Amino acid sequence: MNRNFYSLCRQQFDLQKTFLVTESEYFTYQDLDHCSAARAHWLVNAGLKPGDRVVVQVEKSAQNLFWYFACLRAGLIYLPLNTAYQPQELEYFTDNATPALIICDPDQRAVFESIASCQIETLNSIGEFSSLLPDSEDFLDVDVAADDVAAILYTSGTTGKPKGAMISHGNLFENARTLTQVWQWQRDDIMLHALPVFHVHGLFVASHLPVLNSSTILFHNRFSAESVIEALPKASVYMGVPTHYTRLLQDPRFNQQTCINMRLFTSGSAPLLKQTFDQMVTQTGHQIVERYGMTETGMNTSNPVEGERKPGTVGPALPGVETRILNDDNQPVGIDSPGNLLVRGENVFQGYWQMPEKTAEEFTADGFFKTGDVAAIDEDGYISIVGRDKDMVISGGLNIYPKEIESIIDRIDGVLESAVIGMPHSDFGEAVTAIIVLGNDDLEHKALGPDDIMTLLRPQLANFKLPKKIYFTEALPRNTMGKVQKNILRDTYNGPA
Ligand code: MCA
Ligand code: AMP
Repeated sequence: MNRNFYSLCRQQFDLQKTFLVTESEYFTYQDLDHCSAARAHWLVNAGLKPGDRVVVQVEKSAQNLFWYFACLRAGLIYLPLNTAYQPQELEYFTDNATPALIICDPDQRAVFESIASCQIETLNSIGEFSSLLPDSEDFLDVDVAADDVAAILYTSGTTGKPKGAMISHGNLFENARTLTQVWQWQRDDIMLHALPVFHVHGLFVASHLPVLNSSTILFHNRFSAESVIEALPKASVYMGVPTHYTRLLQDPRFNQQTCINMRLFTSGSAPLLKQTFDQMVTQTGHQIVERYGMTETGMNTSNPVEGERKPGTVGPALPGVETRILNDDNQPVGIDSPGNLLVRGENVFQGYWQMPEKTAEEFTADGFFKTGDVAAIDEDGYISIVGRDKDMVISGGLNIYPKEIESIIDRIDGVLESAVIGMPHSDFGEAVTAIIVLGNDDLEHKALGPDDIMTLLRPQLANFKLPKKIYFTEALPRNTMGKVQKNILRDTYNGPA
């Protein structure tokens, strides 16, 4: 049987039903089928072969999803990139992924031309908005196996070098099927979608559930509390990161009345504060369903729709997902004791693109994936994420690896060394804070101030990674092994960011 994720969704399509509504457009499932078929033909006519990588860096739009599904149909590997990335970040991805085709916005064409030698197209050059696309309504979806790679999503690492997580058609299907069951998805659910579509959360979780069940998506190009509140009465499901909820809750119009038709609010990508959970209950009458996932694994756990939702926990493991919590000697920990979380299941990815050694390091011999998260499990099987074994900041639901920022700051003339930490932030949950030691041999550089540092960082880093605060110090605290003691820095700079 063909395990192409699109084909499996296609079997459920109610072709006359509304697939997607944007501010100015409206598409049925028949439109999705035709639009993805036309683009799949275009890709094949362009000479692309199954397994080729297609990099897509475009602003969120319905067309974005058509290209995604076209890639799946043609057996190509879809590789979405955050639109905030700067040229040197993009260069790493294109060098590493060696795509056959890059699709970008017109203002990015020159950037890609300077860093990549493959075919580069914009939605305009392909004829996205004219009649240049093939007008064939049918496309025979390429036959794939469950473990064939459907998408590569880059996730950074503590070493600072991003790794491409290879996610298969089987991974996509299993996770969407499980969440359909656990979240009691109904075909007449209406999904209000305000997440970016270059991460697992927005591209897979929030898009796949509707598409696998022929449900309607109200598609917002970006998150705005104002527009979400306006659209809420027409929706039944909302998926967001904690920052979405804290921003929505600041508006008194986010209340029981606007949420009248809502069935389900989910939160993930970052820890949801109990305070936010409680305020949601008071203001809207809804308990947020917090779940936990990773790029490499899709979703692993979720609080239940039916049953107790425990704030501060991410719920029990999903059906088909096995978890282990081990101490540093690889022994299971007891109830309520913190340990390293490992997961195994059909949701877990196929490995890191062209990094077999890195992949091997992250799996146990019996196939459990080491998440790098520190977790505890209670007597009811509910898991709490209590820390991270990886040096990572999560800001507004986006992961930022301090090492990447530190190595760029350390290259600045006049900087001796630096440390980057995450500090509590009322809007983004955590905010990037940089602590810098200037070299004392060069008095001229003593004049370097926060603005100079920011001016130098801006062209090198995606905007969400830029420090929200910069401090200068004489020396970084180190332990006897010479390792920077970031916990001391967090205590020292513990003011509002
Ligand atoms: C924007 N800015 C940020 C962030 N986003 N700073 C820190 N952290 C952020 N996340 C900064 C910009 O640099 C800019 O700074 C200013 O805020 C305004 O930018 P703008 O783009 O207008 O911001 P926004 O539209 O208000 O966006 C905030 C946001 C967005 C809505 C929280 O970041 C967002 O949609 N986050 C969701 C991310 C997500 O989908 N994560 C899932 C990945 P300046 O003004 O100085 O230039 S994790 C995942 O997929 C796993 C598997 C999972 O479990 O789900
Ligand atoms: P990513 O690398 O973008 O896939 O992010 C995955 C990481 O986000 C996980 O390893 C966790 O550290 C974190 N994460 C995701 N969901 C939650 C959650 N509900 N609570 C706490 N951390 C989370």
